[in-house]
Amino acid sequence: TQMMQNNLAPIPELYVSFESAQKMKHEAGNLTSHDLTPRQICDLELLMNGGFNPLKGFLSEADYNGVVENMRTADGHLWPIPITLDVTDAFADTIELGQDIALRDQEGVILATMTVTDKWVPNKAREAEMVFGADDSAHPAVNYLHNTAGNVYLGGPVTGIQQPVHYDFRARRDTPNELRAYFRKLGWRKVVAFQTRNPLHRAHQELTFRAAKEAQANLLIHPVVGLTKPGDVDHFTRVRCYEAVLDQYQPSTTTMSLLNLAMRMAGPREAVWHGLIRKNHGCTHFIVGRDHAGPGKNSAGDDFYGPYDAQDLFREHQEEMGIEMVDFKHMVYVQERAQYEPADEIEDRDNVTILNISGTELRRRLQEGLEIPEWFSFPQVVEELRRTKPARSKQGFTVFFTGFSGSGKSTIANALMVKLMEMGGRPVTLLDGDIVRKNLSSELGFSKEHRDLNIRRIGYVASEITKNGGIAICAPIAPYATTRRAVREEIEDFGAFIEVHVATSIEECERRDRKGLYKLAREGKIKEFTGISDPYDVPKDPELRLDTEGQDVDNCAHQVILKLESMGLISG
Ligand code: PPS
Repeated sequence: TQMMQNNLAPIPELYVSFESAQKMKHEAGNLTSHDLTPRQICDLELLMNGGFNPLKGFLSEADYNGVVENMRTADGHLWPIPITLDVTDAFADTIELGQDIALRDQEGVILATMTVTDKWVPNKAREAEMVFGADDSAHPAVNYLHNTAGNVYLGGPVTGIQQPVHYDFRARRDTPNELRAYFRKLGWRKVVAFQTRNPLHRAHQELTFRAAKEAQANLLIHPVVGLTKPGDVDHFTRVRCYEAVLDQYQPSTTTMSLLNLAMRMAGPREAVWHGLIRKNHGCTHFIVGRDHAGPGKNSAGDDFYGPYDAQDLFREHQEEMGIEMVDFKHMVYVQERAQYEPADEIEDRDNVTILNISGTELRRRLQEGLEIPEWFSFPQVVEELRRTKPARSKQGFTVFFTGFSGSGKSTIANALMVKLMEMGGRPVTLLDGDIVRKNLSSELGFSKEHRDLNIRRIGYVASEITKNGGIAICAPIAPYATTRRAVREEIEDFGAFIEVHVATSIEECERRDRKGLYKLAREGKIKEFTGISDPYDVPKDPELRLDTEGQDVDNCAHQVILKLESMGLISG
């Protein structure tokens, strides 16, 4: 396999000619339109430009079943990840088989048309089990499947009209055929690709150097800038970091290109998928390290996949894929030799000092503004990261109270607001349940749909406040755990999210009945009343749980302050 070389002939794209595209665009204006989600836009781009070759569109039902059950399309091509067009029931009801629909981006620009050949309700639990290894919503893609994706899948061939428009880092984006042409021009017959969703530190650099040497290949640094794991460093910052370290590499044998992929964090299956995508981009080798595309811990606190499962699955299929794996063990720093070495190849292990900073430890140091040593990363990279993520005591954050009506949320939230204003330093906004319902959500009632909409609006405002360095205090009932989680994810992109469960029991709330609402609810005069005739998901893992029975308001608010202090959000 040392002989493996690339075939750099162009691969098929799904685009029509420029002239046809103009005409189609005009005609497609009359078609039923589907507004693509951010993930679907990523998928569509790679379908159209050949990144997902040999797929010709969103999966049909037969292809989907094959991919889910045994990683193969109906005609036998290896394909590990379902590329599906999920839509709502309401939209699906308007679609007849055989119909053409227009696929639009979020501004309404028509990117493609699709002939709908298939329409079905997928078994999502099965998809989760087979593709992601468990039907456990702690997995980001399983959570997406159940709580974001529509109930119905549409399948059929896609005709590409134009690429999704990107205004950022335009010069750094390449289609598979553009990369192929580039490699052809430079005579790069062997190319090893490095996939990443993280900033590059010294360990990664060492790994890529070694991989290129081992494969005697040129190097493509191929970071994902589509969708990665919730909570990752945003791609703008990452690309600035990559650009900062690019001069560490030999320009005649290394290049970087950005890939607009929506990752699923599917571990082993994802590794195979990444390999196929890189093969399409003209690469001959692909680096798979420890815990490739790992999703983190499951709801029992264990890893979803073994650390080297991805390497095993890749190895099984690499011959058929036509791209060879360069596998690596975990790289660690050996102080005495001042270099990185694979954890399993360290000589004289008992007499050397092995240093390592985990991702969690790095985040902690950044959050607390602590030192990050030179052996770990490059000064320019650390500087970029610090600029984007100032120490926690300088970031915005959101305190999110949840609990029954009359549990004391508003009173404690008000006390907390005043205490934070007394301290000063950051602007504070209180988004109290009742106030929000008067202003932001005045037209909404208390159905599940309306409550979710209400909470999403609160979450949106809180995330903007957090992003801009302020403090948002929210105090709605927020009865649904999945909605609270969605808000958490939205906010954690910008700062801390502190969920505070005001755990006053329903009996106590009803006994107090400060607004007289429980009485009306019991009499059936208020319908869908939380705790009486409507559900409340008790938070399983809140940052803080307040027991208000036998404790005064000041004390409760003070507990929140202590929590904020312990998290490094406020400093003395
Ligand atoms: S939710 O579920 O988070 O959208 O609710 P929220 O926006 O916090 O609104 C709750 C306040 O509305 C009053 N109210 C009701 N609560 C629950 N169920 C029903 N059916 C209902 N109807 C009116 C109630 O006064 C809540 O105020 P708080 O401050 O929680 O006591």
